[in-house]
Amino acid sequence: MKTDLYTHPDYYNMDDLLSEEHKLVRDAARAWVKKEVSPIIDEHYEKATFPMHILPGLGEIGAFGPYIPAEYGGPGLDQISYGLIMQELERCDSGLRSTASVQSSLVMYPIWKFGSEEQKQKYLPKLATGEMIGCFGLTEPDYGSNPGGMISNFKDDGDYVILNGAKMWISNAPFADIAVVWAKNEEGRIHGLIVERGMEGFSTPEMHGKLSLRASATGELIFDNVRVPKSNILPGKSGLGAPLACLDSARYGIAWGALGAAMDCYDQAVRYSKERIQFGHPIGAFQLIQKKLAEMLTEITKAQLLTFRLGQLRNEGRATSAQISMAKRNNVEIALNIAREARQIHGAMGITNEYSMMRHMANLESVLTYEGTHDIHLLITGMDITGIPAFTREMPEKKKK
Ligand code: TGC
Ligand code: FAD
Repeated sequence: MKTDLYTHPDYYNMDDLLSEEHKLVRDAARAWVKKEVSPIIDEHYEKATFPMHILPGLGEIGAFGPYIPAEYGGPGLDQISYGLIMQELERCDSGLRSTASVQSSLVMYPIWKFGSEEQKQKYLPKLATGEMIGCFGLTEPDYGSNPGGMISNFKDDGDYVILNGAKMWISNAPFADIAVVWAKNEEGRIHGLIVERGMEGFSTPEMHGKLSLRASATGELIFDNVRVPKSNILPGKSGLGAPLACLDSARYGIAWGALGAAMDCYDQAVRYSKERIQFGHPIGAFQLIQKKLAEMLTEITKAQLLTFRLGQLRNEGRATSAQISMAKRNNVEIALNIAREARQIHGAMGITNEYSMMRHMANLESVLTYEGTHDIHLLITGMDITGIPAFTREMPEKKKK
């Protein structure tokens, strides 16, 4: 069995900026990941299964709703602790972080922020321990980057609403107990509804054939005249801004997570470059290998500073959506580049499951696309700079012959 030798790069003494609590939370998450997940992750990745037995452990390290207050069963940690946990999880595998991101930011966050007191009491404590698992349905087959166009809808039926439609690409869907679903009412206004497994007409078929994020279960959500009690509608916020606010929290976690994947690839590349001998020398003695390592560490260090500062702004409630977009976009991009360079340093060994770079690389292709594609985040930055949204454009009229 492989031993997980990971130690994190800290070129600018970032640890000095962390509190004792931050370090305790991070180190506990790292120790748990090394013991419980690192030894089994490759097997699950190859079989395309999620290791269900680790769900209670994720709850114990505080990965489910790290910032949810104790009165609702959460650990009540700050945003930097939340980020550090996501960093440790994705350092092992993006699918592991995905499961925790969805549960925390896309299921617990909307219930905590927009739910009724009854909804909070009913769902949050069980979600915090992993006894209950949730998923988040925004994307539809014809509406990915443009969720405002969604077709899923519900109609009034006394104490119930009747929900119809379909969601696609939904993480955790195949085994989720509840789904936070975004659908339009009869006036076309978007609302969040909590749909429970077992409600008649609700099914969650698994999607197969993914070559990325294989250790995470992805599925569809199908609603065929599902009767949902009105008490399951999130009362606190409606409109597209409600799901987008949840995405802010999840994208923030991804910024930390992707950095974790980058740090894992770098750590392995440094170790290998000192061990692997070619032409009578460790390959780390060659300038071209040193260039790769130096550039990786420079990008990681810049991303660590960016991400930590974003965490401070989140703690103060001052981080803007556009700032979060910049960090998500930057960190996923550098992680993908670093995974690729680290793979090259390992030569042929780099394509095997002896090392994690290829798995990270394949995973990061999903991370580059979900929670807003790389280009959508660029356009969000562009809009923030200019004040002009460039997401839509009038199609030119066809030229008359
Ligand atoms: P737009 O007109 O700009 O905005 C509509 C309303 O929303 C408000 N708003 C936000 N509110 C909170 N947080 C944000 N980040 C917000 N961004 C916008 C905005 O002020 C407006 O409010 P109001 O009151 O004026 O109505 O909307 P648009 O339709 O033009 O779209 C803008 C765009 C393209 C940026 C947005 O649609 C977008 O971000 N698209 C990407 C979709 C996306 O990220 N989907 C992710 C699905 S979930 C997922 O991928 C989970 S992966 C899970 C895992 O980790 O495994
Ligand atoms: P499209 O929107 O069709 O985009 C295709 C291409 O066109 C992209 O390159 C995009 O950048 C580009 N493009 C689109 N619009 C513009 C524009 N205006 N200007 C320039 N370029 C543009 N969704 C959920 O709701 N819940 C989940 O739990 C979830 N989990 C996921 C898990 C995985 C593994 C994956 C891969 C996806 C998941 N998603 C989930 C869906 C994800 O959020 C969408 O895939 C993503 O938002 C992009 O939508 P799309 O795939 O339909 O691509």
